[in-house]
Amino acid sequence: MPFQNSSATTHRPRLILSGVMVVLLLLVVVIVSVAVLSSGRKATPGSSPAQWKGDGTTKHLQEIVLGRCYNFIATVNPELKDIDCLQVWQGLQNAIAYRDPCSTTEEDYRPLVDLASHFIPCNKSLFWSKTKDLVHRFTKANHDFLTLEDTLAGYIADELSWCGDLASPGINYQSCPKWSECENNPSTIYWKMASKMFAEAACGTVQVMLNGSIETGAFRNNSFFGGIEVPNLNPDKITEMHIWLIHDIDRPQRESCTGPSITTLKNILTSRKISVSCEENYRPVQLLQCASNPDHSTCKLCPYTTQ
Ligand code: ENP
Repeated sequence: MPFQNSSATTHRPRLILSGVMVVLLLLVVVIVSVAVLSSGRKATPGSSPAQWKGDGTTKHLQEIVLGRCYNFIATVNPELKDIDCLQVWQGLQNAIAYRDPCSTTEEDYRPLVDLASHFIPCNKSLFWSKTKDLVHRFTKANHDFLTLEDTLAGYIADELSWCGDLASPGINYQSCPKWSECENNPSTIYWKMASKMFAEAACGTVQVMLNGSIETGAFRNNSFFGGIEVPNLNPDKITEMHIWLIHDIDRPQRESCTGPSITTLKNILTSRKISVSCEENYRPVQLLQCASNPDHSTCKLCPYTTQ
């Protein structure tokens, strides 16, 4: 019995230690499981994709980007015929695949943007805000001007949606984060970077097409134009900005060239030593509006006739 007694006293601490370790292990397992389940968006490989409020990645993204890239270098700007479109696609893919779509950085896109950036002739850069459809109809008709979407970086990505996912296949085709959900999402970072690059490249006289029918003002500090492009214009290279203030033909005119938001823009540019001019309803653009609304009173050849 003394033998039995001595064995019991040496095993008891070990038993207690093992019990504590099992309890600790169980606690760790429970905490990890709760963390994974409650995060909801941190999918593990093989699980279903995270759910967001925005549109998912455009189907056939690879084919579309490759097709647009080859079309651009073959027919839109043949001077860029040596750009490797496969590398352009791989640059986009590497920036997003198997990555958290809320942690995109400018560095992720650096190889792609370096590949896709190209020369933009002076006096041609045309910025815009709330005039997307009209400005692109205009640059299609008038090749004296180029918007971001007429450059390779803008052309390949325009109107597309894309984002990665931690789970296989690494791309989320179901949903992508809206910028209101997380600002560092793949599209927002891409467009910020492309807009910055476009503004930095601008030289000579530049133009911007703004919408004078917007209730909150034609110029907004927090838009891509106001927040990214204006601050990245280089006053050493830019002599003047022409503002074309266009009113939607079927909506009221809310702001003129002396209105409050246009005055804010003029002050920002002047303080940066960039001259500025403003013209309402720039005729070549208004004629395009009239092509779609020929019977509108603004479009009559002689506005004072009753017919
Ligand atoms: P907008 O206001 O007409 O917006 C153009 C597009 O950018 C819209 O699809 C808009 O989405 C989106 N957008 C606007 N602000 C943000 C934003 N802030 N964000 C993510 N997306 C945003 O004109 P902008 O903003 O001035 O952009 C046009 C200029 O930028 C052009 O000069 C061109 O060169 C460059 P939504 O939902 O508002 O319709 C923070 C994160 O692209």
